[in-house]
Amino acid sequence: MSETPTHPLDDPAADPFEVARTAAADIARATGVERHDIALTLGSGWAAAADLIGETVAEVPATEITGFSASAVVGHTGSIRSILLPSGKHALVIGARTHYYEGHGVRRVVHSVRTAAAAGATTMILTNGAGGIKETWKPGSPVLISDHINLTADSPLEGATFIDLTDLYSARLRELARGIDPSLDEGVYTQFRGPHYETPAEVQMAKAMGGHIVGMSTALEAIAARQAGMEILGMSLITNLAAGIQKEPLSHQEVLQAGRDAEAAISDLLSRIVAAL
Ligand code: 8IG
Repeated sequence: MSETPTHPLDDPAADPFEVARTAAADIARATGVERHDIALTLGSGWAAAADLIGETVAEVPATEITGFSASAVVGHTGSIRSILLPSGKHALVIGARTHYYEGHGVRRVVHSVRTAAAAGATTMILTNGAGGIKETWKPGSPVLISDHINLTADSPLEGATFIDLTDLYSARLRELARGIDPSLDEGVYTQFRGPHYETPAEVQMAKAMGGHIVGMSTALEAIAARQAGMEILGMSLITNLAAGIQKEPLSHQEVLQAGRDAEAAISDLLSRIVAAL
């Protein structure tokens, strides 16, 4: 006798897109909003944007939505919000991210993105807290993601699903963001598995490969968003310079503090970007 899977995406026979459609129906029922136009995943330091972009219509604990799990990371809120934007569009704010390093598999990592697409979203804004490789970046600076290097050796795509990733991070949306803040720099996001931070040698490897940002989340999510046909904006809050670039050792507490210090400014920036979409 086989055991009953405790999570709908842990059953290898489950269709992850069907699970996402079920989750989208849960969201429509729980929020009373049938379709969402834009989705945002708010990572470390970005959570306050949810209060600025519009009027919260409903907030639901992520655990009440099919396929979502409680966040494993302190500083991640674990809720899903429906927000009415001044434009009349509906935004879905995902405050619950499943990281690859949690070890639940890539289907669970990208479930929120697939759910957002199933809920109708055609724009996906992915934000995160990350380490910076460019020495000129100061902790607390937001940067645009221009491209990525996926060092997880994994993919949300299953089988012979060949998908083009040219201009994965929309040039149009990056231009739009720079119209709001011309000082925004951009860089290549390098996703490591984590949860350990990199060694200084790994940071030098990432730099030699063309990376500028090191993180543990966004690349896999962006691939799933592209598969779903969404237009993607990626932004990182540089909470720390990457290991060896900064002289001091990295501490999660300092990362969280840098996020808190920058939160008001970057949330204001993000809300102005959303208003311009
Ligand atoms: I916040 O320096 C944050 N997340 N991989 N490296 C990686 N992820 C991060 C870092 C960092 N800082």
